[in-house]
Amino acid sequence: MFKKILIANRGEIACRVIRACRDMNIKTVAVYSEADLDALHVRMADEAYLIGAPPSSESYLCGEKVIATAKKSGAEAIHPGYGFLSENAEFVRQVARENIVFIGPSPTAMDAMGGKISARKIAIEANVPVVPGTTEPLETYEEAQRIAVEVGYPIMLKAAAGGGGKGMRFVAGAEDLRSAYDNSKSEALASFSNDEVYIEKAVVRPRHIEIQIFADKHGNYVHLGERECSIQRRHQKVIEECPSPINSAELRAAMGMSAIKVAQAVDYVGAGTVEFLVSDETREFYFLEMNTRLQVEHPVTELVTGIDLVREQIRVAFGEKLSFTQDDIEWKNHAIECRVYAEDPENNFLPSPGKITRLRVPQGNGVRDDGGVYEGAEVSIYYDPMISKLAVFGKTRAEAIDRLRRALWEYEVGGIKTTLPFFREIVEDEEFIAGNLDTGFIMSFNERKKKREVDETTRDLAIIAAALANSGKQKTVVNAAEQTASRWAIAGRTAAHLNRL
Ligand code: MV4
Repeated sequence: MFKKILIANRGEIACRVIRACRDMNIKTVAVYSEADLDALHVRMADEAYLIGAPPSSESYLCGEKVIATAKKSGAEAIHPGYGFLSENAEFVRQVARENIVFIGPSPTAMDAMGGKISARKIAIEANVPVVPGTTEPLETYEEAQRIAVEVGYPIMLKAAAGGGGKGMRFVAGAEDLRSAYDNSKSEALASFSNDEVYIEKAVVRPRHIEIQIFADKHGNYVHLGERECSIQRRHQKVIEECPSPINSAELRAAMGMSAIKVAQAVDYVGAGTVEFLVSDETREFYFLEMNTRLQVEHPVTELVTGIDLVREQIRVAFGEKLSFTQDDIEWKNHAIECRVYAEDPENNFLPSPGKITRLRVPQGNGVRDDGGVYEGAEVSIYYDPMISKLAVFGKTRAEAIDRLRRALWEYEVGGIKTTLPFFREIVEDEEFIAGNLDTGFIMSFNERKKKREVDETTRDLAIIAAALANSGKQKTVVNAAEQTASRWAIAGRTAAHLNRL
C-alpha cells in the first residue's frame, strides 16, 4: 500500500481524504496557499507545504507546484479531491510522466466525458437513453430553427464544452429562439472559450438523480445506487439524499446498469458519477453527463451503503480489486446532506467571509459533520464558500428528517452568516417532507414562503382593520390588534437590533 499521499485540495474534502489516509496508516502531505496558513487541513496533515499566493491560479490550480511538492515530499500518489485539478486530463498526464499515481480515472476517460456532446455520443453508442436532440454543434441560427421544430418545443440550448448550466437556455417557443441562441453562444464563449451549442428536448421539471459507480483495474464495475440532487440553487446542489424519494428496486437497477455501461465504454477506473434527468410522471431517465471525480455529496452514499469511498479510491489506485461485488451492496439507511455555505440567505446568498467566532457542530445519533473549519478559523474570499457538509441518517426518510431538524437546531456558527437558517426553513416545508422534489423545488419553495408571508400580513392587517372599525367596542378585538401591532413593533425593533450586530 502507498506510504504517503499528497492531497491537492483544501477545506472539508482535504480533511476528509486525510482521515481516510490516517485510517489506513498512510502519511499525508498537504499543500496550501498564503490564505490557508492556519487552515484545518494544514493542521491535520503529517506534512504541509506552502505552494503559492492565495489566488487558486497561483496555488491549488498550479499542477507543476503540486507535482514538485509530491516529488520533494516523496508522496507516491496524489488525491485531487473535487474541483481544482480533479478533472484536468493534462495534469493527470504530467503526474503519470513523473511516475506518481493519480487517484482517479485515466486522462482519456476524463477527456471523453469532459465534452458534453462527446459524452452524449458515448451514451448513445452504449445504448443508454439520452434526451432527444443533436449530437453535433449547431452551425447556423437557421439550423437551430429547423432542429428545434423537429425536436419540438420546449427545448434546451446547451454549451458543448460546458456543464453546470453555464450557456444553457430553456426555450419555450420559436419567438424566444433568436435571443436564447445568441445569449447561449456568447455565454459559452465567455465561460469555456468555445461557443459551440447544441439542442436537446427540454425535460420539464425533471428530477436530477445521479448514480455512483466504482470500477477497479481488473475489469470490475459496480454501482452504489442513486443520489437525489434536485434541490439546487443556480445549478449548485444544496441538499442531496440517498435513496431518492422515488426510488424503486427496478429504477435503481435500470439506472445503475446504464451508468455502468457508460463507465465501461470509457474503461473507467475509480469512483465516478453518472448524472440523469428523471421524469417524475413516467420515471423515464435520460443520461445527462458523467463526472470523473469524487463528488461533494459522496457521504450520503457512504452512510447508506457503509462503504468508505475514499478508502476504496486509494485501494483501487494502488491496483487492488474492489473490496465488494454488486451482490454485496445493500442500502440500509436513508441519508440527507446539507451543504453549509458562508453565505447570507437574507442577502441573496452573498458570500459572508470572516472569522468564525463560535462553532458548535451537531453530534449524537445519526449525525456526520464533514467540516473544513474550526472556531477561530478565517473563511477566505478566495475560495468556494462551502465550510462544511452536514449529513444525517436514519432508518427511514422520516427519521432522517427528524435528525436533520435536530442537527440544524444544534448547529451554531458565529461571526459569519451561513445557509443554516435557509435549511431550517426547508426542513419544515411540506413539499420537502413529502419528497416532492424536482429541479424547480427552490423556486416553488420561495413562492410558498412569499405566499405565507403575504397571508400572515393580510391576516394581521385584517385584525387591525377590524379593531379600528370597532374601536371602543369589543375589548378583545382591540387587544388582538394591539398584540399584533406590538408584535410588528417588536419584530421591527428585533430586526434593527440584529442588523446592528
Ligand atoms: C436539462 C434539463 C432539462 N432538460 N436538460 C442543469 C445543468 C446541467 N447539469 C444540466 N441541467 C439540466 N439539463 C434538458 N434537456 C434540466 C437541467 C437541470 C436544471 C435546469 C434548470 C434549472 C435547474 C436545474 C437543475 C438540475 C438540472
